Amino acid sequence: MHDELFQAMAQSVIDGETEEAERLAREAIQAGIDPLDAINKGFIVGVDYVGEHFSCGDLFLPDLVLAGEAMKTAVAVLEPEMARRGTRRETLGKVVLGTVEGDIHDIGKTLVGTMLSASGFEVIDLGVNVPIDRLIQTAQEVEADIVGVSALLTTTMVKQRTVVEKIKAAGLHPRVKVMVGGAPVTRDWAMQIGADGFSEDAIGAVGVARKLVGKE
Ligand code: HCB
Repeated sequence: MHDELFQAMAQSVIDGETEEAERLAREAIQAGIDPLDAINKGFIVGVDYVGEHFSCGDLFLPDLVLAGEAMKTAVAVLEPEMARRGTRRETLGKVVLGTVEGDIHDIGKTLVGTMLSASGFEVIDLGVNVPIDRLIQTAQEVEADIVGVSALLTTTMVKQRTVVEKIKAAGLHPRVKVMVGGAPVTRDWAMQIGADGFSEDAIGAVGVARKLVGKE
């Protein structure tokens, strides 16, 4: 069901057709499709394709930029619907979220933030290219339960280790937990750097966050 629509979504990202991606996102909402399905079965398939073909040299930076724009536009249309569908009850905890310094990828991090807040977490999203000390200072100031750190580059994922080390050095751990994610990040990596949690997608991140605050 909806396979053709999902395919068209992926294609709109591959072609970098922002207006088409936006139109398809609206069509999905009108058709009653779960916005997360639209993202996971449609638009992400497109960015994954572009990412793979970029790494083997078949596609180039402008393709990556256009795909990113199309994906972002679609997600922006779908986000309010995701938030609307989330059933807010009690506040489950505070999460300080950011993409590490040197890294400007924000699509996945923003999705994680949307899903966390739709599930009842208070999210303080510091954006992209966030200096590690700012992440830690904010966690301290707002008395965060979790710091969620996103990294999409093999060159920036090492900063996740620094976050864990600095949180420990500041005496915040284990009260403040660290959850990591991003395309190159694996469970093994998370364990290796001593992170408390890892998820490969936004839904999983909600489950991990609930576990970390003891509210499964
Ligand atoms: Co970018 N890029 N990029 N890029 N990019 C990647 C990441 C590559 C893998 C593409 C490739 O070569 N195959 C590659 C990295 C290679 C590597 O290091 N191993 C790469 C590169 C090389 C680069 C540049 C260096 C290119 C250049 O300039 N030569 C440059 C870096 C700029 C910088 O950051 N300093 C660059 C730039 C860009 C943009 C700006 C053109 C654009 C980003 C737009 C934006 O974010 N506003 C872009 C894009 C779009 C991508 C790809 C195609 C898609 C990323 C994405 O949005 N995925 C990506 C290839 C890919 O990942 N398939 C490619 C979809 C989201 C939903 O997935 O993994 O981000 P996600 O998030 C998931 C998940 O990981 C988890 O939940 C999310 C939701 O499901 N999660 C968390 C994420 N964070 C979490 C935190 C938690 O606590 C818990 C879970």
